Amino acid sequence: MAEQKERTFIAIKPDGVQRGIIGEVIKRFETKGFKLVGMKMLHAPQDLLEQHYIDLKERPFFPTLMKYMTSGPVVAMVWEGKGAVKTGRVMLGETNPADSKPGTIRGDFCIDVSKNIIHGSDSVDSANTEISLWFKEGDLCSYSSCAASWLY
Ligand code: IDP
Ligand code: MG
Repeated sequence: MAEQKERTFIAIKPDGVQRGIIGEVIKRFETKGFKLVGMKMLHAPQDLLEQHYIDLKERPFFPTLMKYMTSGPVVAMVWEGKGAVKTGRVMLGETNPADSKPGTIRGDFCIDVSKNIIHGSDSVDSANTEISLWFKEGDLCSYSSCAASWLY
C-alpha cells in the first residue's frame, strides 16, 4: 500500500464563513498544490469544540472562544500533501492577525485574535487527532485510483 501522505485539518471558522471567505481559502490551498480529501459544513456542537480546544480549557478566553465557534456553521476540511501541516500554518499566518504578514490568510482577511477566521493543525500529531475527531475514516477520499501520478 502506498505511504499515507501528510494531512492537515483546516477549518474555516464562523466569521470566515459569514464573510464569504470559503472560496478564497480553498483556492489558496488548491493552487498551492494540496489535495482536498475531505470537506463538510456543520454547526459544530459544543462537546466537539471542547475536545478540539482541550489544551485551551483553562485559558481565560475559553468561554468566548466557545461562543465564537458555535456562533454559526464552520467548514471543516482535510488537505493532503508534502509538508501540509507546516506549510498550512505558514499560509494561515500567526494566531494574532496583527502579527500576520500580508499574503497570509489571517494577514489579508482579519484584524482581531478573537475573530481570526481559520484554524490549522499545529503539528502532525495534532492533525491526526483533529482529523479523527471531525471525520470518520470512510469520509475521506483517496486519489490512489487516479491514473496519473500526482505532482505533489
Ligand atoms: P492557533 O489557532 O493559531 O493554533 P491557539 O493558540 O491554538 O492558536 O488558539 C486557538 C484559538 O483561540 C485562536 O485561533 C483564536 O481563535 C483563539 N485565541 C487564542 N488566543 C486568544 C486570545 O488571546 N484572545 C481571544 N481568543 C484567542
Ligand atoms: Mg492551535
